[in-house]
Amino acid sequence: MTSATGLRVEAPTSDLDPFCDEFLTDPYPGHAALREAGPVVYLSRYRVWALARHADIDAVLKDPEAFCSSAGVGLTDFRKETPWRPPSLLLEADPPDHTRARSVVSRVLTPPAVRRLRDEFARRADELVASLVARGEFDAVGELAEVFPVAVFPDAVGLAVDGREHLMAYAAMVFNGFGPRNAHFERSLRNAEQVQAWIAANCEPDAVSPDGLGAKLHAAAREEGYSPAEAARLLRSFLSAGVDTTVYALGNAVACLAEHPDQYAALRADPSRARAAFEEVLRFRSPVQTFFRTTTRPVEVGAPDDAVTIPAGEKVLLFLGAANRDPRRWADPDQFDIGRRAVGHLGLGAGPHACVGQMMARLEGEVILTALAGRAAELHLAGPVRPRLNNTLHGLDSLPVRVVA
Ligand code: OVM
Repeated sequence: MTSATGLRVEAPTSDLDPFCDEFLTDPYPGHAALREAGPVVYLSRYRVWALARHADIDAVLKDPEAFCSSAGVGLTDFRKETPWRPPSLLLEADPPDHTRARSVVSRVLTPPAVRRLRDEFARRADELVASLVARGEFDAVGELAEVFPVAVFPDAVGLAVDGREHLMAYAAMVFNGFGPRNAHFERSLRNAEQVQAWIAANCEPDAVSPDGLGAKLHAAAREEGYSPAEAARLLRSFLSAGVDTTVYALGNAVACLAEHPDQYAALRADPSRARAAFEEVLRFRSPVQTFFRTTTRPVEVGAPDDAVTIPAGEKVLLFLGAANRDPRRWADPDQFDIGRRAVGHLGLGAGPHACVGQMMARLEGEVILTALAGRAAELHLAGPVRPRLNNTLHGLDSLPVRVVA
């Protein structure tokens, strides 16, 4: 392998397992080691190429021609193995197919459409937070982070009320499914048939209420020439990516604020900083930690003086959470600081596949943090914090907190 400057550069090899419990629990020491080892590290256990620097991951996300998504954005190479579910028309697609699907979804998740949800989301966030703050102690995951998105998002989509508990189970499968078939993936596949059947049934055009985003998506898809089955598959993306991601994000947000009292005080002093605080959470403790791409040709990664060539047809593992703490990009990256400009983080991706629901995610984060800052003078940890391990998502299973009204 020869770099642009004519130097022969080999990627270092590591036997690090980014899907073992130790790494999933605390990925940050592993991230630092990967970033420092070079622009690319070959992970021998999984035979994939790992990237952990901000500039390189940003460039890969913006180059779908060389780093494709249609071979899957998890460890499984769809060209060699059958995926565990039919591929997403949005996530697991490349231009021009992706461009077409994305335009349909974008027509539904427009800024005005999300703005119309604001008052209702804010009211329900304040109602939920008020009832929890009145109690003094509560579990910020089980009683807040896990309750709010599961209540407001399916209502906005227009999903049936019965069986919504399947949404969390399905998302656990989806996000574990981007990793290897380890104990986490296997655990989430228990009851898979029943869960997948509920998801499929509730993505059908006649299953969603006529005034919600689901019906709007079906209409936009039909207009674009998609079949009803394809439209249902597009709606499946909402149900896959719209709930668990925000559950993890809200849990991480409360955890960051409870662990950094000075930052909570700053938010309290000026609740209008809620949106910026949520953005810093996405950088500092990214709910979505990783995605893969697959090379379509031999391609160089890194700066000209240290570039490594990755061969064609290889899986490339992008550590978004590591990019978000890359000292080459951020001052004091390990400092949680709601006053910093966190924009440019890769917690919501970048390029053509950047999170299409990001305005809705930010709205949910903003209204919850605004409500909390408005109602709780103090926020403290009140018991053992338990991680919820997932091959892609980083967050908590339990976060006992004590608040002072
Ligand atoms: C999808 C999908 C599933 C999981 C995540 C995601 C973060 C999309 O089915 O399209 O985006």
